[in-house]
Amino acid sequence: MDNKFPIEPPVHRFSDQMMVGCEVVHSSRKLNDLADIFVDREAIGSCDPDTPVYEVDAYMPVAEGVSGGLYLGVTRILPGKVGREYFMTKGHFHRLETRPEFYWGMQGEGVLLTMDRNCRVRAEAMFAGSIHYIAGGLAHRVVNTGNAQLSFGACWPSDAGHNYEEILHAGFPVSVQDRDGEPALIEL
Ligand code: M6P
Ligand code: ZN
Repeated sequence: MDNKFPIEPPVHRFSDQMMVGCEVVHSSRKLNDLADIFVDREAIGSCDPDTPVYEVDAYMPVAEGVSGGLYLGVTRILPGKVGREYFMTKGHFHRLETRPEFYWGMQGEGVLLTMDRNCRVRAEAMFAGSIHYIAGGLAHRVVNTGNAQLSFGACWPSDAGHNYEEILHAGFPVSVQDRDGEPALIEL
């Protein structure tokens, strides 16, 4: 008998911390793209600028800027440090201040830093299974404090946009650094 309503395979899936499926957009950042965010200027100068730091896979089913859609991403941050500061994402505010985002830990260990407009910072532990709601108006950055890859999922509105400029000009007032083998929040 013909099955009129066959069960289709999903269009997308996670496999080995990657997103697999049609129209997945891949991007990556190397130290060269992130040089300004690390505090130790001497250490960054002695690092190979081609060193990979993190990769992002994203499924963006509607055009950027369109209201009402959702994007899904997975970010993989390699283990590593610049001086004593751990590898991390560039970090951003959303262009539309009211737009929130979910992050969730998938693998590895790290810290989610958020910062409000008054530079008040909050740090949350990230691990496989951790869930993080990032309210609109908060800048967000993820730091890999472990010895292995940290991967995390993200879901954000298609009209949120990325505002990197403010992070570059008035960055996070804290840095997550290795102190005797343990991650510590250092005030800048
Ligand atoms: C998550 C999402 C993306 C973001 C990526 C890397 O997957 O928040 O929107 O681009 O992390 O973070 P950033 O853009 O700060 O480098
Ligand atoms: Zn975001």
